[in-house]
Amino acid sequence: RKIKLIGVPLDMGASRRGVDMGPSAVRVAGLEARLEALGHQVTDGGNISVAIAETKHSGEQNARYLQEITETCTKAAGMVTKALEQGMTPLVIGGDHSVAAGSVSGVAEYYRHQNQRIGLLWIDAHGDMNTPETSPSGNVHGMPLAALLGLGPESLANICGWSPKVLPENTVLIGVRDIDATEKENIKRAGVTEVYTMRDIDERGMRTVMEEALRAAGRGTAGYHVSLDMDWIDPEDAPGVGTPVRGGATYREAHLAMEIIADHGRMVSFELVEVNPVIDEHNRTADLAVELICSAFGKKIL
Ligand code: DIR
Ligand code: MN
Ligand code: MN
Ligand code: MN
Repeated sequence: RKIKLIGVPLDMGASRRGVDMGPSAVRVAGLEARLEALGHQVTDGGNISVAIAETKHSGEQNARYLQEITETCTKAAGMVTKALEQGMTPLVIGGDHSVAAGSVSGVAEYYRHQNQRIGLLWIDAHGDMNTPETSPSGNVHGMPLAALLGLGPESLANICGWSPKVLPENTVLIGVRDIDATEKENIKRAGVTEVYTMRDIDERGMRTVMEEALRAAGRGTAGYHVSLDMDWIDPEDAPGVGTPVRGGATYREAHLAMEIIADHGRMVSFELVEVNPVIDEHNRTADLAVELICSAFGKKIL
């Protein structure tokens, strides 16, 4: 594939600082060289310019820095649409997960012009289905999926001037284990039924879960965007994330999921977020991030 790398050093959506250094950490872990070793052609588009939290007022406490985040997401959406127009596969590296409100919008916008819709795989310990009204934290990185499904916050939901960007039946949550009580209601209200918790993975296995997930995301769509929050993986293997939650995917489960995505062949864009080098151990979370990206882009053991 021709891959367009887009770095988004955004950390205003989270309360713990440091994920703005994620794109650097992932580049330092050798992303470009390791993808090129697989036969891909990588063009690094550099980082999107992002406001620095210290220079801004946070605005409303129920969705801090929403204005700055919306500006960044709008730029990210534009770059993603352009990459697809140039025949390239967007590879977005965050930054906190609020960037997904932009990147997924950019993909949806490109396919909308071809009268097609996209599916979305949301791979995360969290649901990211809060709105400013339901959020216990006011952190926008807990809201991007709600925005993409049209629940809000409004400025994020309306990037590219239309909403919703994905239908609930093509939206799949994988690996969740930490959902706020009010967020649960939002998942129901949005009509998302394809929710695979860690318990589902434990009981039914990653293979079965992924087969069902990919079927739902692919049904009637041009393909799907993969949004991978590194806190999906167990903190044992991915300690460098902003909001670690015990009981996540193992090292091999994570690779297997990516390998199944590669085999299925219908991924249209990929994004990896929430790598926090400040609390990492010798960049091993970024290193795992690069490994997983390689698996998703077709790396095989043999
Ligand atoms: C929590 C945590 N549900 C919130 N969300 C996180 O702040 O809305 N998402 N950490 O990745
Ligand atoms: Mn997330
Ligand atoms: Mn348009
Ligand atoms: Mn998360």
